[in-house]
Amino acid sequence: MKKAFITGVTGQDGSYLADLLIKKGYQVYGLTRRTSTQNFARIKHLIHNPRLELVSGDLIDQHSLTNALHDVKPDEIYNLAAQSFVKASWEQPVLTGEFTAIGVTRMLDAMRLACPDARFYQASSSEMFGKVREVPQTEQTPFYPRSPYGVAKVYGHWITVNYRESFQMFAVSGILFNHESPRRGLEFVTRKIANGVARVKLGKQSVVELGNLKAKRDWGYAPDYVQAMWLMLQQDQPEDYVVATGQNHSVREFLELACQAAELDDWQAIYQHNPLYDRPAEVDVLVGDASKARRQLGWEPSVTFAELVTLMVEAELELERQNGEE
Ligand code: NAP
Ligand code: F7E
Repeated sequence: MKKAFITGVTGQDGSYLADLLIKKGYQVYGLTRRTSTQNFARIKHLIHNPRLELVSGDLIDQHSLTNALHDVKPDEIYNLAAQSFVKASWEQPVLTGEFTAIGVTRMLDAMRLACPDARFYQASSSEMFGKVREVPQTEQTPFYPRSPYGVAKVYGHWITVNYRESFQMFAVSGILFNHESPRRGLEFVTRKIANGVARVKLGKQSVVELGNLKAKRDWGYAPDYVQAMWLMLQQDQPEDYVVATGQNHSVREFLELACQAAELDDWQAIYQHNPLYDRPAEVDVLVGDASKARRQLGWEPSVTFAELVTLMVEAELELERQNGEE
C-alpha cells in the first residue's frame, strides 16, 4: 500500500486530496498542528477512517517535520500547508514568510534526511505572477509577486526547483490558479459572496460588503485541482506545471451570477463597498495557460465557472438553512 504524507490536511485542498488518495487505496498521513479547539471540520468524515492517520507537527518546527517523515517514510509528500490568505500576509508578513517560504525548505530538508527517495509536491500559486508580465501565464512567465504571500510563494517555488537540481530529488511545483469549493475558507471572496448571498436570500443579512469588484481571476473547482497534484507525482520526470481553466471572470461577475443562482434580482441592491477589503497592492488580472498539464498529464477541468458559482451558492443555502434562524 502506497503511503502519502499531506501537510495542510485540515485545509480545503488537503481534505479533498485525502479523499482522493484514500479512494485510490493509499494510507494517508496528515500533519496537524496543536490548537486549543479542534479544527477538523473539513475532514470530519474521515476521522474514524483507518486510512487516515493524523501526525502532530508544525511547519515552523523542523524537528517535528523530520521526525514525522522519519516515522512514516512516505512514498509521496504533498506540501499544502501555508498561511494562504493574501490579505493577511500584509498584516503578518514575517509569519507568512516563516510558514509559506521557509516552511518549504524545512519540509524539503526533512525529506532529504528522512526519505530522499520520496516524491514531493509543492503548492505554488498564480499569485507569483502578480503584476503579470504576459497573458496568459505559462510555466515560462516571469514572476512579479504583489504581496508578502506572493513573495513567499516565489521563494517556495525556487527552493523546490533548487532541491531538485541540487540533490536529484523528485520535487515538483504545481502553479495552481484560484480553485474554490464549499470547503473554501469564508474569508476568500468566492465563499464570502456565496455565503453572503445565501444569507441575504434567507433574510439573515441585508448586504454583502466587499472590496475591489474589478479584479479578475481564473477560478476552477478544487477537487479537479487535487487530481492534477496527484498526476504530477505519477510522471517519470519531475517537472513544474500550470493548472488553470484558461478563463477568467471578475469579482463582480461572480457576485452577479451568485445573485442569479439565489434568485435575487438586483446584485447592486445587496452590494456595499468596504475599503477594509481593498489591498495595498492588487493583482488585477490572472489567467493561466494549462496546455502543458493538458498535454502531459491528461488533466482538464470538469466544472465551468457558472457551475462553480451555482454549486457554491446551493451549498451555502443548504448550510444556512441547516443553521436555522438567527
Ligand atoms: P487553506 O484552506 O488555507 O489550508 C491551509 C492549511 O495549512 C491548513 O490545513 C492549515 O492548518 C495549514 N497550516 C497553516 N500553517 C501551518 C503551520 N505552521 N504548520 C502546519 N500546518 C499549517 O489553503 P488551501 O486553499 O487548501 O491551499 C492549499 C495550499 O495551496 C496552500 O499552500 C495555498 O497557499 C496553496 N494555493 C492555494 C490556491 C487556492 O486557490 N486555494 C491556489 C494556489 C496555491 P490549520 O487548519 O491548523 O489552520
Ligand atoms: O481574493 C478581491 C481581492 O482572497 C480574490 C488564495 O487561495 O488564490 C487565493 O488568493 C480577489 C482579490 O483570493 C474581496 O482583492 C474583493 O483581487 O479570494 P481572494 P486571492 O487573493 O486571489 C491564490 C491563487 C492563492 O494562492 C491564495 O492562497 O477578490 N476581493 N472583495 C476580495 N477578496 C476577499 N478575500 N474579500 C473581499 O471582500
